[in-house]
Amino acid sequence: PFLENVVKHPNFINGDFDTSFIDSTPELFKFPVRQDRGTKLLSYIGNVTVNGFPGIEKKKKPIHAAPRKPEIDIITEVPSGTKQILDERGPEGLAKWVLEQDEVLLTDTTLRDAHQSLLATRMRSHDMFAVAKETARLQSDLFSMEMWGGATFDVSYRFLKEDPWQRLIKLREDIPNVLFQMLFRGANAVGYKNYPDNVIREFARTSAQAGIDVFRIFDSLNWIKGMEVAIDEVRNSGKVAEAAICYTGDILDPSRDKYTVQYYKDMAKELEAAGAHILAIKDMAGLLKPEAAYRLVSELKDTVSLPIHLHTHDTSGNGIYLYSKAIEAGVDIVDTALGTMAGLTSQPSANSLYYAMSGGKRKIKADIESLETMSHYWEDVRKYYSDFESGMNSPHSEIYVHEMPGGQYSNLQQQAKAVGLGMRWEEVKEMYSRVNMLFGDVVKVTPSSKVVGDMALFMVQNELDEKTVLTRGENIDFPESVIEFFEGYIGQPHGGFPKELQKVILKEREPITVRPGELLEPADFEAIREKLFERLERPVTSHEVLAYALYPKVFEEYSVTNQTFGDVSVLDTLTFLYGMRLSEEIEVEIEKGKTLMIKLVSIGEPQKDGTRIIYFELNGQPREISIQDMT
Ligand code: 3PY
Ligand code: ZN
Repeated sequence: PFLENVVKHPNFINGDFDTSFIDSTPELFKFPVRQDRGTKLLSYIGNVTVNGFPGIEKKKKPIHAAPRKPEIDIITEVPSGTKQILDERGPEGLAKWVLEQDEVLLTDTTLRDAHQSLLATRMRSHDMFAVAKETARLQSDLFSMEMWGGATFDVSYRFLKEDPWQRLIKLREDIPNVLFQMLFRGANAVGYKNYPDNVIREFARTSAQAGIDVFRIFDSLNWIKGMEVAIDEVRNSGKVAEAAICYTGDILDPSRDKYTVQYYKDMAKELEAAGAHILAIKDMAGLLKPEAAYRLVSELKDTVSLPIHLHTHDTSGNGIYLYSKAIEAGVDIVDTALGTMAGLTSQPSANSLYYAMSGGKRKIKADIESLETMSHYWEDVRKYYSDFESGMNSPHSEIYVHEMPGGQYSNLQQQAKAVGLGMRWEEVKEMYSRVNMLFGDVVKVTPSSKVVGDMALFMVQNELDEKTVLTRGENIDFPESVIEFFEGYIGQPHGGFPKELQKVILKEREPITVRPGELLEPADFEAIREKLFERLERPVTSHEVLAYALYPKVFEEYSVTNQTFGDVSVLDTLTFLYGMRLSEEIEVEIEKGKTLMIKLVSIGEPQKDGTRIIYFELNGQPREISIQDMT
C-alpha cells in the first residue's frame, strides 16, 4: 500500500518532489486501517474519561468558550519575511541584514520556551495549527519563531502522544515567511545525554530539511567541544548556526569570580572562530541583571562582529528593564513571548517591551495591534492547560539565589510531586543551590540542570546534607544521572570537577576527559530502520528512525499508544486531557474533509474484571467500547 500511495500522489505524478518527499508527505503513510480510526479514538476518549490523564488530577471536563481567534483574511498572500532573506542571501547575508537594522528584532518563543517554562511543555500542536495561518500574516515582522527543540521533542512523544516532526512540517507549510528557530543542546541534541556524532549530524541535517532555519546551539557546561559537531553540520546544511553562551553567576558580584566578563568574552571569540553566524546570550534562568546586561552586551559587541541575540526569563520581574539596558548597549535581537504567555518563568512580554521602548531611540520591530490580537488567542488557549501551571503567580527574586532555569521550574516541580516531595518544594529549591555549590558552581541548563535537580531531590528525599554526601558517600547509590555527569558523559565543566566529590560518587569507575562523542559507538540507522519495520509492519520514515535513535523507549511507548488509539493529536485539547461529559457531542476532523461526530451516551458500571462498557454514538450509530477502569 505504501508504494501505491507514492505512485498515486499528485506531487509524484507531476514530478514535484525531492529527497524529502517521503518524510514530508504524511499522507503516504495513511493505509486502510485494520481497526478503524473512529473506534480507536473512542477507546482513547473512553479511557481518559474514566481514568483521567496521567500526571494531573482527574476532574470533570471544564467548560470553556472557543478561543478568540484573530479575525483576519487567511486567503491573502503571506507577506514575505526573514525566511525569504535567508533563502535569498544565505546565513552570512542574513547576519549582515540583522546588523543593518535600526529597530530591535524579536524572536517569539510562545510555541517553545514560553509553554516549556509555564506549562511543563504541554502545549499541543492542535492549538498551534489552529492559528498558524493567522500567525504568518500578523507576525510577519518577527526575526524568528522559536517553535521546536528543547523539551518539546520528547514531551510530544512522551506525554502528548503526538509526532513533533508533524508539528514542524505543518507549521512550516502554514508559516512560510518567518524563520523557524529551534533550541539544540549541542552534543545532547534534544536529549539529556550525549549522543554519537552521527546522530547529532543526522538530526541537525534532517531538522533543517524539515523546516528549521536557525539553530540555537549550546552546551550545558559551556564546553565548546560539545557544540562543534552541531555547528559544523548546521553550517553544512546552509542554515544559521546561532551559538550560545550560557550565562550563569553574576558578573557584578566580585565574590563570584568563576564566570567573569573576561570568561564570556573569551567564549564569544571561540564561538565566532568555530563558525557561529549569530551569538546568543542564553540567560536561561534570568540571572542577568540590568546593569550586567548593559556591560556584557557592550563588551561582547566590542569583542565579536556577529549579531547578538539575547534570551532571558522574566522570573525576577526585571526582564523588561534588562532588555532596555541591553538595547541601549546595542543588542540586535531579543526573545519575547506574546503578552498572555509571557512573564514569570517565561520570556518578557513582546507587548510590554514594545511600549517600554516607544518614544526612545531604538524601537521594537512589531505591530502592537497584531501582538494584542494574537495574545487574546493564547490567553484563551492557556486556560486549557491550567493543570500544568506551576502555581507561581508573582515575580520571584529568589531566582538570583537558586538559579534554576525557567524551563526547569515547572518540570522539576512536577518531578518533585511525582516522588512525593510536592509539599517540600521550598526545601528542594534551597537544596538546588546548595548542590550547585557542592558541584563546584556549574552552568545549570539542560541537561546539567537536570543533574543538579536530580541530586537536590535525592538529597531532600534521603535527608542528606553536603557533609554526609562527602563522608558517607561510598555507601550511597547516587542517581544514575549524577554518576554519568561525574564520569564526564555530558562534558567537562569550566574549572574541572571537584575531585573529592567525584571520587565519592564514581567509586571504582574511571572518568573520561575527552568528548563523549569520540567514544560512543555510531548509531546504526539501517538496523534501527529494520527493527522498526518489523515492529510497525510498514515502511519507516527517517524521522521515526531518528526519534528512536534519540529516545528508544519513549518512541516505542509512543508507537504502542499510536497503534492502540491512532492519531490522538486530532482531538481538541479539553477532550484530549479530560475526555467527554455525558451527553456531550464533539466533532473531530481526522483528516481534511473527514469529520467524525462523537457523542458520549453513558458509562456502564464496573464489571467483576474491572472493565466498563462505554456507550458512544459515532456518526449517529451506537458503538460500545470496553475499557479497563484503573481508578
Ligand atoms: C532546554 O534545553 O530545554 C532549555 O530550555 C534550556 O534552557
Ligand atoms: Zn529559556
